[in-house]
Amino acid sequence: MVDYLAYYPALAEQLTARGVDLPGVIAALQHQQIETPSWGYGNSGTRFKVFAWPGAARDVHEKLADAGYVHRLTGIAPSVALHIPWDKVDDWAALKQESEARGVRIGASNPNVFQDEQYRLGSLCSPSGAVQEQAIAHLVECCEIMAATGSDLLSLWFADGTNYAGQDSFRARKHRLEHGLRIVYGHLPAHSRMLIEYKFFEPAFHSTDLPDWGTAYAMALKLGDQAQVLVDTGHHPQGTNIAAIVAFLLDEGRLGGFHFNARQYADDDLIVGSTNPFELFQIYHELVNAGDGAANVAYMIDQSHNIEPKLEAMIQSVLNCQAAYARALIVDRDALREAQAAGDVLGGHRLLTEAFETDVRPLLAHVRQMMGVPVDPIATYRLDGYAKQMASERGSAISTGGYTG
Ligand code: RM4
Ligand code: MN
Ligand code: MN
Repeated sequence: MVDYLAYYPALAEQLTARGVDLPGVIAALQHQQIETPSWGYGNSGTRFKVFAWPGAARDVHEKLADAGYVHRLTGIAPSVALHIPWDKVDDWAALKQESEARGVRIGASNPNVFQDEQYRLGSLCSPSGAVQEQAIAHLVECCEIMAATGSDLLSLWFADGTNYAGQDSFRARKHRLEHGLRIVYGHLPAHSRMLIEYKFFEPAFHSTDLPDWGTAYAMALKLGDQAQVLVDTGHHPQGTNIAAIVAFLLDEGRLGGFHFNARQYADDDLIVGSTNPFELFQIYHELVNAGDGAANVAYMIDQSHNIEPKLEAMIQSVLNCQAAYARALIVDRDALREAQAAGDVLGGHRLLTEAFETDVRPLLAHVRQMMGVPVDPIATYRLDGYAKQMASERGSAISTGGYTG
């Protein structure tokens, strides 16, 4: 194992010489937060096969324990998103207490209006009035769960769409969506927000009712200030510049949050930053540029692991977000502004790559030491026996509820 701490003095000297406000960068890194998803701890897979992982969490209690473990190792993952009904319990107040005892708080509530039989033709956009009502009732129930768990985010993703030309009316579906969202919006607990997620295709293959950020943004504008857009980094067509979308939404005050993951082809839900580190860096660069304008952005991971160890994958994702943020924090923004004003195309570009190519590992080791968490969380994970212990306690059975591919 490389002793990155030993390299910190040299890096600190270099960054200070470059004009970086090192104490400011360190303070920002100590305040970074990434929410992990309960469903990332359970077994999941593809439509071809779900490979059971030894020790994968089988219920919400084990998911909270795992989320608490990831937070203990990283220090920057203090909350966990729930998926309802996968994580449904009878006593939400007790679950809230349990999560606090595990060292994490309950974050976003993610309703599920895509797995029940009645949703074959959609949920809020279904042509059936009865199905629309059922979907609305579930979303309203999730607003109540938010109040009981202290969650302040209702994170909405709809599988709604059509598979064949002529199957349904696009405009009628749009009206149904707007109607349903308005009702749900009226049930949001005070001081909470509705995040509207978009995805360009899948499971629908002809049209999707919320296919892109513009559609989600238009809906948010109609609903009011408590509605914002959620950007899932795996939900765009190839070649989309996500950082530019992020900049636009931040500037309009409508960026609610992220679902971070990486993708090569479609909605692959791979480890954050594993295929796209420069893209992730550019996203964080826009967030740093926005200053206080990014204060309320919710940073969440949305992954499903098929062949890799769940916990190690989650820790790696959190750490990759941390590295991307660190690199974005050390961009020389004064010089960048000058280069941009002067029309210095490659000068501006080089200022970004300069930060991106900086090896921030010694800085992160230093920050982790200051925060009292392991300097190398992955090494600690591999040594400390938690995963082994869970494997022997929990076994390798595929759990029933939850995301099974
Ligand atoms: C979707 C979307 C949602 C997630 C579901 C399971 O593709 O990313 O956020 O909750 O998958
Ligand atoms: Mn998502
Ligand atoms: Mn997705």
